[in-house]
Amino acid sequence: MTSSTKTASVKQKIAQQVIVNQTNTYDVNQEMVVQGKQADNERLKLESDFLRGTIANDLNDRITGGFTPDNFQLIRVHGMYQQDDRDIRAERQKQKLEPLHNVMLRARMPGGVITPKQWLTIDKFAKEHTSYGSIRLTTRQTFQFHGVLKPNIKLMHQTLNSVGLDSLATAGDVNRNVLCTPNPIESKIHQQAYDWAKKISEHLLPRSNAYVEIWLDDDKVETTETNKDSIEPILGASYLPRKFKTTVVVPPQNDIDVHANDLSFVAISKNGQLIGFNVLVGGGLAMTHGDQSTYPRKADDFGFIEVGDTLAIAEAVVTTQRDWGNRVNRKNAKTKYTLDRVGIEVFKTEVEKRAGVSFAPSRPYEFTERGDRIGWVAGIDGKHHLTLFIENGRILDFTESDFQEKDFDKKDQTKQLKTGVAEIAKIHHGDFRMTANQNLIIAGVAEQDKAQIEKLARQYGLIKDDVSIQRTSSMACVAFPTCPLAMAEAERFLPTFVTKVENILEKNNLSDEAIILRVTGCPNGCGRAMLAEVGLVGKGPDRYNLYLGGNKGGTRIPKIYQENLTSAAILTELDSLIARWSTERKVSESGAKEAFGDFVIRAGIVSEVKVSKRDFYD
Ligand code: SRM
Ligand code: SF4
Repeated sequence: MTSSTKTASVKQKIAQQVIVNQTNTYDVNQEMVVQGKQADNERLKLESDFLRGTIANDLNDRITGGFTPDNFQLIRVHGMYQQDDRDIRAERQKQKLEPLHNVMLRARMPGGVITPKQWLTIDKFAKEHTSYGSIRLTTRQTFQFHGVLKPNIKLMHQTLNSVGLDSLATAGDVNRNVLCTPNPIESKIHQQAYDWAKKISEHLLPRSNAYVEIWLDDDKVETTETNKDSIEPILGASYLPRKFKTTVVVPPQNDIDVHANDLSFVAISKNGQLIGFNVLVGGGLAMTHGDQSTYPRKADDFGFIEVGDTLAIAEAVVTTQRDWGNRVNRKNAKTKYTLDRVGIEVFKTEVEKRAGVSFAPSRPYEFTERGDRIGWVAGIDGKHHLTLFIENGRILDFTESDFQEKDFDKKDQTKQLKTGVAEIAKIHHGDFRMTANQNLIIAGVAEQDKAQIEKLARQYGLIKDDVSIQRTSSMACVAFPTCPLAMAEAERFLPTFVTKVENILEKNNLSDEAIILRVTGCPNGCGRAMLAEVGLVGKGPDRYNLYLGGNKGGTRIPKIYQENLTSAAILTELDSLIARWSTERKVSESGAKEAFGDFVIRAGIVSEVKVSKRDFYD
């Protein structure tokens, strides 16, 4: 393959960016800029020559498996995190060995769509070149490889590129993978929403040539005095102050959890046609234990825009956050803090000015659901879509030792999930869609292929009839052993914990009901516990803060109920709370039963978080 064909796919995507505003440098109102010594990440981004740093040199340094500190940060914008297996860290230290450095890669996949050919390619790479042998579906509709050693990193990018995939801007201080309500071919609106998710993703991508130079051996584009100001017209030479997250969502589904995102476009339709979006700005879930300047925050509704204004608004929100976001303190750098600092109206007016668009009053919509529709659904085009429940998003052929060592639920022992999906990919004519609940949709199945696909899915443990609705309503982040920030177990803890919650529900004759339960190994909140009815947030080994009171639609942040509990103590609490819920909950005239998250607020067990910043710590 020549260098030019090798780099074509990523380059085409970058080239698809259309600059909506001819000039995107503004007279930045200095009153809105936080003054003080800038965080060190600002220096390294600025000095990086548009994301190059000395990554290429580090790659050739085989004495260490890791990257030097600046490149450790920079490779994130290329979609990778340096990690090591925490289960073996102490042992290696004892043997005076450096940690077994490797990288985790996160692919860019707007709306989570991947073709069977692409799937088979990543399946093969995971098997041959990752230490865990798994494909991990994430809470943001993409997949991660864990455990790729330095000598295989370039091969990994070239392999992805050979099938039109990349990992550009899936991490770091840029706009991340753009989410979109899955099952997009279920209706015309879903298809249009998905098209916008792709356009927004491409519009906001970094334009630097660094990715294709380093990983795909493209010729270097020199930075000169003449071109330096035009290399990154949207993101700028210092990129954004912090990560930035965007979604396109089709109500009443809120399966991508808008309130976890800096910017969301809520699809508004009329007579089956997408006519525009309500724009939500400033959501985010992360916090730091013991630091009340950090908090989860719901997004604010700025108003309605017509579809034609989508890219201009996306760009204006990003550039306003670029110029006004806090570059001094990274803990307060996300858009949610910028909004609270400068004021919602001030931020919104600036966005209108930059985009040359005025927000109209918001159009009505409602979010009622978040879970994926597990099983088959029929699409408007006569095709069928099968949503598979993938516990924790971990696509792996589970072995006996996984159960002994990692305390997985014993009944999962027959799961050969990875082989199963690969076998389906070999015969599937549609595509796959990853969901933001870490599940996988086999999309676009013709009537005559349904039976064969279902047979394979059952054969490999991808469909199990005894999976409870509680299990499919539960989610955890990765945490140990790969996440360097994990304080408590999450993914490895959840299956067994859910079994115990199932038992409590059964005892109360509630087996056909579910509570949205989410576990996250630290307060960064990757498992979105801060939008759960019951949220566990890791504090230390087998210690969690217990939050209660989110709602089904994902529009309410839960509140702390008790701190620093062991998992046994949490089960004791849930045992008594669920018993109360079963007997004291309200049933409406239409027969609708009060949800657990609503009950705990009405019963005064926790107070409602109405205004994030004010009520969350009250
Ligand atoms: Fe996350 C960092 C995993 C979704 C908030 N997240 C991390 C890192 C990369 C740890 C690190 O910085 O070294 C974790 C890697 C673990 C591993 O071994 O794979 C990690 N985050 C994940 C994933 C894989 C969780 C999962 O189980 O699926 C999700 C990948 C998403 C993706 O494909 O892009 C993931 N992370 C989220 C979400 C949920 C969401 O976006 O819907 C959040 C909360 C929403 C938000 O941003 O407010 C989230 N992750 C964070 C944060 C806190 C950011 C902040 O505002 O302070 C960090 C730490 C940081 O950035 O400093 C973090
Ligand atoms: Fe790691 Fe914390 Fe994110 Fe879990 S929530 S993946 S422990 S950073």
